[in-house]
Parts: sequence; structure tokens; C-alpha cells
Amino acid sequence: MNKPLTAKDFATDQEVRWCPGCGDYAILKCVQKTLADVEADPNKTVFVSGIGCSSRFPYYMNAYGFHTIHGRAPAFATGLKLANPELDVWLVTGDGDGLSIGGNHLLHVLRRNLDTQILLFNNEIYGLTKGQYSPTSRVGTRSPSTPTGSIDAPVSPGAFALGANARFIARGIDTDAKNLSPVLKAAREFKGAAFVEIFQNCIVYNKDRFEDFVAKKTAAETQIHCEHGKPLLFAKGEKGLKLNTSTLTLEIVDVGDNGVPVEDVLVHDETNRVMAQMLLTLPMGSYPMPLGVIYRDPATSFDDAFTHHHPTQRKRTGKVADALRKGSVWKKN
Ligand SMILES: Cc1ncc(C[n+]2csc(CCOP(=O)(O)OP(=O)(O)O)c2C)c(N)n1
Ligand code: SF4
Repeated sequence: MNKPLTAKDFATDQEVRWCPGCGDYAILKCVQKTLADVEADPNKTVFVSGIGCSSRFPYYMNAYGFHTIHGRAPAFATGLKLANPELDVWLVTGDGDGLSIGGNHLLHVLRRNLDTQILLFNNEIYGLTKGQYSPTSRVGTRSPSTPTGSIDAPVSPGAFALGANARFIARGIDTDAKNLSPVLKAAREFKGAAFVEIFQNCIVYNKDRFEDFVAKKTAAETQIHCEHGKPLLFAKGEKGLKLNTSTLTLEIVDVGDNGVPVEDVLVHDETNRVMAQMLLTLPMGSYPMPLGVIYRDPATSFDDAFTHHHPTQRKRTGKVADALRKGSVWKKN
């Protein structure tokens, strides 16, 4: 009998070139351990990335890997999955790579629902190019490119994904493997584009940006772990989120003897798009940060529709060259 795989079996002999203490290390460990836990086959696993510190990820995974062009990993992932639907395709991107230069490509891979796991490492900054502000940077972010503070309104990666019609949206924290690993497993099991935003600490250019809700000491008060079918409770069950039906907003309520009965707390329904919208757009700071699988509502994946001829498509002939030569073509006199 083969020995069970361990995280080490998914590590390479490459020297890891991230700054000491970078959150990327914890994510790498968690992904390696998760793949070992689910007995993934390195020969059928492929990591595709764009450009950035986070995009160095494929070098460190003992699997197939493509370190591609800035923002263009979705195009490579699409080609790979269509050419070989057997592959387990993981796409690793940063907030700059995925939402700035690659925003357009990310939009389309999500709406097409290609069967891939998309891990967006959100550190709210460009790490590799020395700390310019990114599409997720908060207003007022000071950086070498904006010494007086950014005035750009940031995008929420989760809300962007929902707007692009993504069918699976989840969130996790780099150093919280206990909760990140199940999210990665769920993403891998999902047949379609599984979008996972991971809050990642760039200790050099945006140190402790997420400390408000990441700090272990206060996490119970500042995080809400969404589980399908369970009430949206936090603070050890003493608080919860309730729907205010007049304002159509979520409000924080005390639960129990000094507050409302637990039955009044909203029950998480991961198939409910409206609920996902509310959770993904909760203002940071005044609400706990929703984590875990926030939205999961499967639909036909792009690769399945492609391979099995979607009913709306005519039968494929596979003869692209013939099709190109058909009809009128421009000819030089
Ligand atoms: C076409 C092109 N434009 C710009 C760059 C410079 N560049 C490299 S990485 C990067 C942003 C990386 O930021 P992010 O995706 O957030 O990744 P991080 O380094 O923070 O992990 C930029 C602008 C490039 N390599 N290629
Ligand atoms: S610059 Fe930031 S994101 Fe890049 S390796 Fe260093 S700590 Fe990590």
C-alpha cells in the first residue's frame, strides 16, 4: 500500500523568495497540507498564476505549474482545462494581478464558470513592485505612488465576483489554516469557478492591514463564520445578524436573555444571492468580517458545456481550419 501523502510531498526544492514573515508562506503550507489531506494527485494538478509575489506560488508546489503573463492566468487556465478536463486547475492571483490589469480576464473566467479554484491573495497593495496602491486599497492608503493618500474607491473582490455571476464565493485568512483548509476543500469539490479571497499580510508594504478582524484575541467579536443552514452568530453566540425588513439591511443584535431569541437571527443560506450580496458588502469595521463559504449555487461549468456540447450549441466539427477558410476572406490583389 502507498504511504499517505503529506504536505511535504507537495513542496518543491525551490528556494522560497518571499520576505520573511510574508502571509504567503502560511497559505502555501495550508494549500500543500489540504492537497495531501484530499489525496490529490500531483500528476493531475496544475497551478497557474500571473505576475506578483503571490504569483510565484507555482514554483513552490510539487505539481504542474505555469507562471504566466500579468493578469492573464485565466486565459491559460481556460486553455488547460479545455485541453485536458481531467486536470485539477488552481489559479493563483493577487489583488493587483487579478483586479487591475487582469480585471477583465477574471470577470470572464468567473461568468463562464470554468472549473477551477481561483485563489485571490488580497493584501490591498502591490507587493512585488514595492507598494503602489491597488484596486482593493482603502481610501487614504499612503504608498510610494500616492504619498498624500489614495482617493480611489476600492473594489470588494467578493462583490466583484458576485457581480460577474460567480457561483462559488468564499473568504479566508492566511494564518487561519483551521478555517481556510475546509474552504479550499469545498472550492476544489465545486464543479465550476470557485473564487476564494484570502486576506494576506504583506508585512513589508501593508503590515497588519487586516489586524482589526484577524487578531486572534478579538477574533470571536470581529469574525463571523458562515455555515449553510446555521444562524449567523458570532461573539460565542452572544451576538448575531438579523434582517431589518424595513431597511433591507443586516443589523447586529444581542442574542439570548438580554436580546432577541436565536430564532430571530438570520440563517445562512449559501444559495441565496441576495444574502450573499448583503454579506459581501457589509461595511468593514462596523460589522464582523464574514468568512467561509458565503455563496455556492452550482451551474453547468464552462468545460462541461464545451466538452458535452451545450444544447444551445451546434455540434462541433473540430475542424477550425476549415471554418476559418470558409466564406469570404480578405485577399491581397
Ligand atoms: C504588463 C505589466 N505591467 C506591469 C507589471 C508590473 N507588475 C508586476 S507585479 C504587479 C502587481 C502585483 O501586485 P499583486 O497582484 O497585488 O501581487 P502581490 O505582489 O501583492 O502578491 C505589477 C504592477 C508587469 N510585470 N507587467
Ligand atoms: S513584498 Fe509583501 S507580498 Fe511580497 S513577499 Fe514581501 S511581504 Fe510578501
